[in-house]
Amino acid sequence: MTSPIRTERHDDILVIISDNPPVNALGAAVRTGLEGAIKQGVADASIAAMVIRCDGRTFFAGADITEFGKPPVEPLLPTLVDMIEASSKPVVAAIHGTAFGGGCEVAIGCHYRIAVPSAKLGTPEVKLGLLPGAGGTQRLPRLAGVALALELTAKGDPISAKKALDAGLIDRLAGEDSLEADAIAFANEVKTKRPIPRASEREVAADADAVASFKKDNARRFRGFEAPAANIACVEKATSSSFADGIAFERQEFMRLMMGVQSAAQRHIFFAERQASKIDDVPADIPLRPIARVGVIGAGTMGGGISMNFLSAGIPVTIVEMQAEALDRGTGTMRRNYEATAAKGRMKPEQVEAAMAALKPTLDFADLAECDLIIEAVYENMDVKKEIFTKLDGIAKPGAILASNTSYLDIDEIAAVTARPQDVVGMHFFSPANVMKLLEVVRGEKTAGDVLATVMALAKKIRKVAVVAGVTYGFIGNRMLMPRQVEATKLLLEGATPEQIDRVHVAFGMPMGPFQMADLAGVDIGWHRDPTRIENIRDALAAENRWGQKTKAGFYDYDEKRTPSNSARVAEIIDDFRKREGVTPREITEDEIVARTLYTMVNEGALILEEGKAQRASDIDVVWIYGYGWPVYRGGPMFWAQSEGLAKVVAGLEQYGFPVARSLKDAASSGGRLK
Ligand code: 3H9
Repeated sequence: MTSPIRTERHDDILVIISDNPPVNALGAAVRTGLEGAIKQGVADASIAAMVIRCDGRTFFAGADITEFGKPPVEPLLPTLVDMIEASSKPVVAAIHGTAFGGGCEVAIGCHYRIAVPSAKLGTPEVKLGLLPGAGGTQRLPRLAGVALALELTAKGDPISAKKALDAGLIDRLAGEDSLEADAIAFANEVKTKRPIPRASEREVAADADAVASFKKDNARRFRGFEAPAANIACVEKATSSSFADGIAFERQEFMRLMMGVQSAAQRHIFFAERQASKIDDVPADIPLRPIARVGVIGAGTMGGGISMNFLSAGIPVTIVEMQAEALDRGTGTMRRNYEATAAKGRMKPEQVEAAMAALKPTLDFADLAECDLIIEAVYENMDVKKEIFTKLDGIAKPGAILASNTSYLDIDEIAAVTARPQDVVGMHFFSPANVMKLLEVVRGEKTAGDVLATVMALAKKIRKVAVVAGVTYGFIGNRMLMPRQVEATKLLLEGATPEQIDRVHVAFGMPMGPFQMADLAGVDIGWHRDPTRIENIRDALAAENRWGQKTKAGFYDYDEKRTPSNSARVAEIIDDFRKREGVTPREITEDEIVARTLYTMVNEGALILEEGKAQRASDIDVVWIYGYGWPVYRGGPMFWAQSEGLAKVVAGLEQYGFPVARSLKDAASSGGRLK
């Protein structure tokens, strides 16, 4: 096999080049090649300095994650980085794209760094439940100080080349198109300079204040995660120990995290997210339909949020409403949202103006004729949707994609009113649509492959994580939410309190429990609006105007600042209901709450797979992580069930009398996996 590493001589400078698409991951062949090339450079008396650079779209984007969990192959990355640093001749890293993880560690193992202005540096290992384990936690603070090292390692967000320059992480910027030449010139400048600067030989002072405020500021973000604390501990170690001791500690912590379930879960999600974009029976190279302008029907909360996604990505939007007032209100809200983002410094004022200028508000439905994709975002009513799609069929240009943002309704029934069901697809955005990452792309029976592929590609462009779902009530996410809601409400009747159930869910890692979520979304959602018809606890609450946060009362009471407190009135309502139903409340255990509100979701997920409504179990995990805040360190419901033990999940379901999905039972008894 040919090596991904080659060398080129430029007089006495040896340029070492990696070509390992797609992201120059530091797999075994790359490491072996680099080791050989460095040895060659050191041994060759006619070489004075070396440059390491990469072909393709990026500098090394990290260790090769696909090697994790397999037997290690020499040379290991930490050894390689040490070897580069120990070189008796200066080594310059020439960086473009993303120098991430092990790639960043290779760069800071080099003696000098030069980067193009568009490059980014970062150590995102924490997002995989890990830490930079090739000396990163020890070299970063020595080069850039404790505060930035904490930001980089424990949060995992990248920084720009400019910021890296200001922080001393890189030495200079190259021209955007002249990286190699500039790096060779740099190497010529430093080739005789001695001593050679080595990060490991520097010292860094402890900064207890920086550590304390960093922990305090990020306590919420880190809740439940193991890796941030390990990253912080390693950075602190760099300030209190020798480099060798720090490295030993880093190694030990890295291995501990690597063996743990959280990292396994987070690595699973990394690949699951990328896998989700692939459609099993549609060729990856199918020609896509061009989308130059998007139409959105409805300027309400959903329609506005959906439009913002496209405008932010530079795609013009035509937004249609029935009434001028609703149109003005909708566009006004969009502008305010953008301005709020700009006020936080996350957008420039001119970007706000550019986005709003690309929006064409109109009351004339016929204006949609110019759009390549039209998304209907009106309220959930089949008749209304059918009427809109009938109208659209008469107006839209041939080949335009017609999408519905329905969260429950049958896409096939909607498509059937048109003469072009192959062009109809579901695009289920999650509220707030300009923020939430998930997009369920609903594939109708007749949806064409290129329509599906176009929408999946577009999703990436607007920075969504898209998952293909089949036509089924509630698609993947909301269908799985249903058994959870039903069981949570039944548990109240049987003796649990809303606080108890929510506490179990929050301790599990969810951002909120089912009743906190009901209060946020509105207890009155889906309510029949007849206060005399009280069939369940929700009806009783709704009848008393306890509609949730918006009426300052729901399953909880709320003060002016929307701070919740337990409600004596809700306890009474629940108690009345128990009496009415002749139920004597009993003690409900945490295990029962888990089995009835979480195992039931897994069971529903297994049914969805059996029915072919999701392509793969990992897609379901992606839906729950990005659409509902399932804790990423538990890897989504299907991964979690696997790590809980499928036999335990099946036993829990059977104990409480649920019919268990066949595939779940089979996988549990054969020791297999849900696929
Ligand atoms: C590490 O470095 C540990 C060390 O500290 C210690 C070791 C001892 N490995 O994201 P994309 C694949 S941990 C293997 O769609 P983009 C990816 O699966 C690592 N494969 O592209 C996909 O495959 P496919 C720390 C990888 O342009 C393809 O490349 N580094 C790796 O949107 C394209 O990826 C990270 O965590 C990898 N490291 O974004 C960085 N990375 O085509 C992880 C990607 O078959 N990577 N692939 O689906 C990223 O953040 C993004 O990939 C990147 C490019 C921003 C680089």
